[in-house]
Amino acid sequence: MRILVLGGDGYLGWPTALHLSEHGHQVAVADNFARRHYDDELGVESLVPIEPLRVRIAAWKEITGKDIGCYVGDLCDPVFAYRMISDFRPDAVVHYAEQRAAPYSMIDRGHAVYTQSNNVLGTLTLLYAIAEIDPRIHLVKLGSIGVYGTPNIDIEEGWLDIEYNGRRDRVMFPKRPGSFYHLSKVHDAHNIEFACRIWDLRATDLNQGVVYGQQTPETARDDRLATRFDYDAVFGTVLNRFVIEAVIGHPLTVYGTGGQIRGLIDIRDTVRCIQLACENPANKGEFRVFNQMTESLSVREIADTVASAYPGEVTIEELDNPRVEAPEHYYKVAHTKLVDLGLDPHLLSDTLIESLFEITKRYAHRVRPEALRPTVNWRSPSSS
Ligand code: NAD
Ligand code: USQ
Repeated sequence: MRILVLGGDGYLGWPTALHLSEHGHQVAVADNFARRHYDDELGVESLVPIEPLRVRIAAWKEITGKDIGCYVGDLCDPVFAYRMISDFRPDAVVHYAEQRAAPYSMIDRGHAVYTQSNNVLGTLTLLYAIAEIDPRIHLVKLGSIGVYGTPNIDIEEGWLDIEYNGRRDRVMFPKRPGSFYHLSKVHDAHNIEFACRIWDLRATDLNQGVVYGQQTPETARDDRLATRFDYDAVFGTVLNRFVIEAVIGHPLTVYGTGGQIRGLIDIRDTVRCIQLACENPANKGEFRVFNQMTESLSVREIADTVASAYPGEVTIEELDNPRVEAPEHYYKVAHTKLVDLGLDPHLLSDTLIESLFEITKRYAHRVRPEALRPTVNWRSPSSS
């Protein structure tokens, strides 16, 4: 298949492009390097050094003989988006190209507005490009398991069958997320569902949990193929942060008492899920939702898992939670559809954490400990 990976310079987009290329697909990536600019803005960088996109692509060609196409531009720019889709003519578009950090979206008004305009308008522009150029293109869109929040009922895969006042219907599962970033995914989902309904587009919305890990079999082949590994309090995600904190002897930064439960997924399963979604497309007119996670753990359980796996001494610190989220709650999420398609999950009990310790030790000298402390507070709206 011809597969276009939007956000192909990012943490997940780059390993996905390599995985799809390795499995025989014709791949192109697109990016505007916004993610590299956020690092400049925040004064942080990936723990593992990453090469410029064109160096990465050249290294993949040198190592495997396989080509990856490259488009540099902003998805919100319709001239760029239409030209790219018309030029590459994909069978599937994997859409990762959004601002993805909840804390970044909560810094202040400007960052909230940027996040929602970049994410919602980029996706809307893409929907129009697909509808006008070739509505057969399958959109594989990255959403977030956090869109559902933590309801006191079981979370289904996107849709809910309800009976009310004696009548039945099937509705999109109610959403109550915890940041302006997560809300951008809610708005995207409604726009995509509507476009499938009126234009007969085909789309898969992948509500993914928090990703952990840094290597896939493809990125591990050469240092030039490495993907990013974020640890700062804005872009670093919980398990990756706890691993780095353990290695440098920093207390693990549990927000609140750590009773909040989240869905998790290993980066190796992320790339496999995308492959499965692309190779088994949604039907014409279908808006399909998969919950892309493999296990649920509380933040306290994640901290305990990292602490017991690490051979040295680890302390766990409970910080005042800078976010507004339920400290204890019910959490049960359906996530069988990707397994039905062939996903064989890697679970946290496998050996991944040890390999993450090794990667971290190699680059520990690059950690700036002050970047580990959370500074963005959900309770303080501000304009600057
Ligand atoms: P990332 O920030 O590393 O990658 C996103 C890429 O998209 C970046 O390279 C960025 O430069 C690019 N981009 C952003 N806006 C763009 C635009 N307007 N035009 C072109 N390129 C643009 O993020 P990631 O961790 O790889 O996440 C990828 C996707 O997966 C995001 O949509 C995110 O919401 C979703 N997701 C991530 C996780 C996770 O734990 N990392 C979990 C669930 C869902
Ligand atoms: N947390 C801590 N300590 C830390 C960091 C985080 O206790 O040092 C807690 C947070 O309070 C939260 C949980 O860990 O309860 C997860 O936080 P996170 O920063 O790892 O992840 P989150 O903000 O939810 O966002 C990440 C990705 C985002 C993706 C989302 C999937 O950045 O792109 O959409 O995971 S989810 O939230 O599962 O929908």
